[in-house]
Parts: sequence; structure tokens; C-alpha cells
Amino acid sequence: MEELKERIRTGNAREVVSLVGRYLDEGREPEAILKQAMIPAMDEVGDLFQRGEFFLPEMLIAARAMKEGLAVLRPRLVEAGVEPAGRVVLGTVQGDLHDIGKNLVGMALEGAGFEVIDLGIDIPAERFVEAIRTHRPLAVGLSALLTTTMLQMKTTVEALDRAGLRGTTRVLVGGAPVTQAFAQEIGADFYGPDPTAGKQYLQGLAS
Ligand code: B1M
Repeated sequence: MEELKERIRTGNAREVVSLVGRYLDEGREPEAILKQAMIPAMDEVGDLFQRGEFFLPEMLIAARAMKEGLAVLRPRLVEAGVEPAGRVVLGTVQGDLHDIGKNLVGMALEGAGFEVIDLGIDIPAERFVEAIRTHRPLAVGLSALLTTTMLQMKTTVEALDRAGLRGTTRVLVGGAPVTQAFAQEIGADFYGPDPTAGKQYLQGLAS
């Protein structure tokens, strides 16, 4: 599976799709393809990014290759009854249209075997509440890129509190203006400075 890992690391989506298809045709277990090649490859990409050895474009093309490979693999995982690592609702808060960071977080989580329900951008607190009631996720991830909209994270946390959802759903926050101190101040459960940190936190919750 080294070849597949390498193609994900280098972001060669076409080759990733073709290798995943070939491995499946050869009768390899979908779960083994995911857990022995695809997840470790994305873990490595996340580590390289955290260490400053990979930059945004490299991470983006690796994540895209992973996503395309997962699209081929997912139906076979479902057929084989492989359960996701956990479910996460994700979104950029109300008033905020930035989604590049959020999408990276979503891809890192999918790459780690989580089911991601991505609500998109400009999401009001009530829609997060609604989605949590519907999907019963392990956690909700809130992203904000503006100093003005990060205040919507507080509004959202308060709405989750009022709806009585904090006992079952943890709140993960991230985005350029967000800090550990801010996360604490608004009562979020975790501040993720990057997708890998967020993913590791959720892996800890899921295990
Ligand atoms: Co905007 N913008 N923008 N913009 N934009 C910034 C954020 C800004 C810093 C630029 C600047 O002035 N230097 C500034 C904010 C200033 C502030 O609030 N203090 C700004 C502004 C002012 C604006 C507008 C108001 C501009 C205007 O219209 N006058 C406007 C606002 C629109 C709105 O949201 N209502 C606006 C619009 C836009 C575009 C639409 C043009 C575009 C967004 C396109 C898109 O996202 N699809 C855009 C962009 C691209 C940027 C910059 C250039 C890049 C943002 C980005 O994608 N970074 C940005 C300046 C900059 O950062 N250099 C800027 C890359 C991304 C991977 O990083 O999102 O931080 P980031 O995600 C990181 C981590 O933060 C973390 O993981 C990622 C990888 O490490 N992370 C999480 C993110 N979310 C997480 C969630 C987690 C965990 C980790 O858990 C849930």
C-alpha cells in the first residue's frame, strides 16, 4: 500500500482513484485500504503541515486526492458494514463566508474515518442546534475567520447550552483569530489551532 500512501502525500488524485479501484479489484479489504494506507497518509500530511514542512497548497492537493479516493472507497466501506470513527457536524459561523480552513478540517476528519456533516458557511446558531438534534454527533466544529464573527461562536455555544445539548456534544472551535483563551472564555471544549489538533482531540473522544 506504500504506493497509495505516496500518491496521497503528493496529491495525485487521478492515481489515487485508480489505485484504490485496483486494490478493490484485487480483493483487498476496503477497511485495510483505509486504515493501512489512506488514514496513515493523511496523518503524515497533517504532521508535515504542523511541522511547517508542508504548506497550504500541498495540504490542499493531498486532501483533495484523499477525498477523491474516499469517494471510490466509501460505498464499499458501507457495504462491508464499516462504522465511521464518529460523527461530526461542522460549519462556519453566521456572518462568515470563509471556508478554506473549515474544509481542510472536514477533509482531515474524513481522512481519519469520521463522518462529517458539513453545514457550510454563514450558519446561524439555530441551524447548529437543529443539526445536532438531527444527527446526534460526537462533536460540533465551529470555524470563524473574522474578529467580528468569532463572537458568533459564543452565541452558538450559548444556544447549545440552552438546548441542553452540551452533555452529549462537545464543541471544537478554530480559525485564524480564535485563541485558546477565547475558547475558554466562551466555554468551548477544545481549541484546534490546525486540522491535526482538532482531529486528534476527536480521536481521543471517539476512543
Ligand atoms: Co477574508 N479576511 N474577508 N476573504 N480573507 C481575512 C480573514 C483577513 C485576515 C484579511 C486581512 O485583512 N488581512 C480579514 C479579517 C480581518 C479581521 O477580522 N481581523 C478578512 C476580511 C476583512 C474579509 C472581508 C470583510 C473583506 C471585505 O469584504 N471587506 C470579507 C468578509 C466576508 C465574510 O466572511 N462575511 C472577506 C472575504 C474573503 C473572501 C470571500 C474573498 C475569501 C474567502 C474565500 C473562502 O474562504 N472560500 C477571503 C480570504 C481567502 C481571506 C484570506 C486571504 C485567507 C483566509 C484563508 O482561507 N486562509 C485571509 C487573510 C489571511 O489569512 N492571510 C482573509 C487559509 C486557511 C487554511 O486558514 O482559515 O485560518 P484558516 O484555517 C486554518 C486554521 O485557522 C485552522 O485550520 C486551518 C489550517 O491550519 N482552522 C480550524 C480553521 N477553522 C478551524 C476549525 C477547527 C479547527 C481548526 O475546528 C472546528
